Amino acid sequence: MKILVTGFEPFGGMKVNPTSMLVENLQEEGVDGFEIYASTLPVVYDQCVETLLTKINEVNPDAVICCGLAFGRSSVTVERIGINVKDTAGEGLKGDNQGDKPVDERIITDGPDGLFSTLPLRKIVNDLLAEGIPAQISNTAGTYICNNTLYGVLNYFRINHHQALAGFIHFPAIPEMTVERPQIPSMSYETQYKALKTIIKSLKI
Ligand code: PCA
Repeated sequence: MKILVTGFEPFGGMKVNPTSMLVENLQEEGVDGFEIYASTLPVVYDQCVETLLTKINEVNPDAVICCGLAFGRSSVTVERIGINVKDTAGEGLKGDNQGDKPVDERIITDGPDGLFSTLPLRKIVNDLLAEGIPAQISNTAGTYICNNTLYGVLNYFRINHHQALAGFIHFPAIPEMTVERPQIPSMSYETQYKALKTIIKSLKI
């Protein structure tokens, strides 16, 4: 089974984004029984989906697992749905990495309001919990770049009747990122890495 895993570059003034390290390290190490391809996407509304689709067309994966950082969340969250909204006003965000700050916009003018992830969400969460990793289904990926990417890939697969699975996983901050804000929850890089491997293995039919 061929899997494309993506992470994101740093954003919002942070120096690192653990998801980029997670996917690049996973590609290097590999997972038995899977062909792993990794890519780091830009935190830019106008480029994230395009970059992802280019990679999808290059790799032709059976499943696409996009990963992003959810600073402030305490567990690995498996996203259920991408919504047709771009909004930086409600999230206290300063805009994307190129300064784009959409407010209350639709991603695709005449697109569906929402699109469901096609990953086996409940199985993934149960497999993570069985490994002792805090995890839950999330019913919102926000309205920033991660949601935009999830909605974009699901909409592309919908329009093109593409059979590959696609979905999104949010990961917490790593402890090094919360030193100056100790009230923010974090999860060790090692646990996050184990989580990503577990998620891939959950896809085995
Ligand atoms: N997290 C952000 C964008 C990039 C990332 O890793 C988000 O949740 O939208």
